[in-house]
This record gives sequence, C-alpha cells and structure tokens, in this order.
Amino acid sequence: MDLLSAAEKIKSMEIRGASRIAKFAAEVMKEHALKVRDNFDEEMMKASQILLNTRPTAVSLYNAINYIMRYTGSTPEEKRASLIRRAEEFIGWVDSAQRKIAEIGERRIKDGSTILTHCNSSAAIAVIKRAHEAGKRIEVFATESRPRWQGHITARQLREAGIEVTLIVDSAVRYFISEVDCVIVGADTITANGALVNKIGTSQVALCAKEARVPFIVAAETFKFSPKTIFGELVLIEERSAEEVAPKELLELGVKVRNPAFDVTPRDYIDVIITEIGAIPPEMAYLVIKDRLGYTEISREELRFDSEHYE
Ligand code: RUB
Repeated sequence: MDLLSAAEKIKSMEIRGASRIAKFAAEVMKEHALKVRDNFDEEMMKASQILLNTRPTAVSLYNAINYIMRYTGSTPEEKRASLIRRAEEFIGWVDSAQRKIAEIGERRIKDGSTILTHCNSSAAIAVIKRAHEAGKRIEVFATESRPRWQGHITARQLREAGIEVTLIVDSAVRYFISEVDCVIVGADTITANGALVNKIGTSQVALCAKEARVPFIVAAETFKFSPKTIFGELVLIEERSAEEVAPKELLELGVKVRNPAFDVTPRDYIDVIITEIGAIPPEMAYLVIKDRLGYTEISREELRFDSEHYE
C-alpha cells in the first residue's frame, strides 16, 4: 500500500483506535522503507510527517514514529535494516503489552461483575475478554459512543466472544451507574500529570463513576503516555467535521456544530491505570515517561517531531 492511501485510512478512521493506528503506522513505515531508494533520511522524515498529520490526539502514533525514527547506521542499507528492526520491535511491543494488560487487568474484575465501557478500546476489551475466559460471570454495558458509534463495534466484539452485552445511549450512563461494579476504558493519551485523554464522553462517565463510588479503571500501554507533556505541551484535541453530527438540513439553516473527538479526564477520577508494567496510580505517569520511555529533560532533542507538524 502506498503511503498516502495508508494515511487516508487513518484520517477517514477506517483504521482507528490508538494502538491499532500505531501498529498500522509501524507497518506502513516498514513497507515504505523497503521502497525508498535515495535520500533515505529525508524520505523517511517526510513519510513520518504525513502519518503524523492524520490524527493529532493519540500519542501512540507519535511514540511509534519516534521509536522507529531513532534508527541507526551510516549506509542506506544499514539504516533501512535498523528502521525495519525497530518497526518490528514496536509491533511486538503493541502485541505483548496488550496480552500483559489483559493478564493484570483481569485480576481487578470480580466474578459476577457488571462492567461499563465507553467507545471501542482493544486494551479494555482484552481485559474484559480475559475475565470471561477465566470463567468469571460478567456483563457489560457498552455506550453507543456518538457520533461514530464505536460502541457498536464493542458490543459486537464482546457478544461474539460470548459475553452478555447491553448497548446504552451515551446519556444513559448516570441512569445505569448504580448497576455497575467498575468502568474500564482505554486511552488515547496519558499526560505527565496523570490525566486521561480518551473518546469524547469519557470524562462524563468518570464523573458519574466518582459520584457513585464505582472504580474507574484505564487500560493503557506505556506507549500511550505522552513525553511531550513533560515539556509543557498540551494535547491537541481533534475536532472533526460537522457532518458527523448534524444532518445537512440543519447545517444549511446555519446551525453551528462543535465535534471534539476526545476529552480530558483529570487524574482524581482515575483509580488505576493498567499498563504492561503493572497496575499503577495516575500519579506515576511522569515516571513512566521518564524511566520506561526514557525521556528526560536532557533528551528533549530526542523528540524529533514537535507539535507544529500536527498543524
Ligand atoms: C478510540 C478511542 C479508544 C482509544 C483506545 O477513538 O478513544 O478508547 O483509542 O483504544 P477513535 P485502544 O475511534 O476516534 O480512534 O485500546 O484500542 O488503543
């Protein structure tokens, strides 16, 4: 597949979900590296920027590109081999992290639980499926996740795994929260101060969960933690088109629409973040970025792409 069609697949959300986007980008970078003949560094840099320009919020894409672009070597052949190795390492990281998260997260789910999830997170679903496979009797409330209905994907995936699922409208979360034992969601980005950036509506779910004293659990691989936030950068929230929300007739009348795809849940609403290196409090986000991802103030220059590339 050529680079531009790959980028379009991410933009149009044919490929969506933070870890799937990152893994896909790694595969595309690898494929592209095999095709590049001259000016290897320059061409790979261009490819990185094209991919980064697709969707701005999920830091997994940024972390994938940054990881892959730290290839070494002096000849084009050495560089290509190093880049391909790093892309494969990243793909392996995605797969193994999710297995580990499922294993750790499953222990937090009690037999007989009702779980609520929002949007469609492969990490959250991996935890839920693992609990089901361990023989726990569980039920899931899945929100529709307007305007793109990712909740339908979640409901289908869980049902196909033999799990009891009830689909609810996004605004019914508070209505049902007293029947829920825990909330599990995924992450697009975790900031240095432990806040969660995830599908629009997540923070309302967290608010309801806190009010009802229902544990709010996040399933997030460490490549969802944002090194850029250590340096004070804010996470850019993607705003998508009005057509996703309103029919043409309304738009033609001059009705305005705002359609942010993500929102921010402050760390006080989060009980635990399940990562592949353990179940951690959100307050530990800074250490994950520093020690696990290896970013310190000294390595600021390691961040080869700054936010202007997103604009
Ligand atoms: C998807 C979304 C998911 C996270 C985590 O948004 O918000 O909760 O990406 O998913 P979109 P995963 O559909 O707009 O990409 O755990 O699969 O990485």
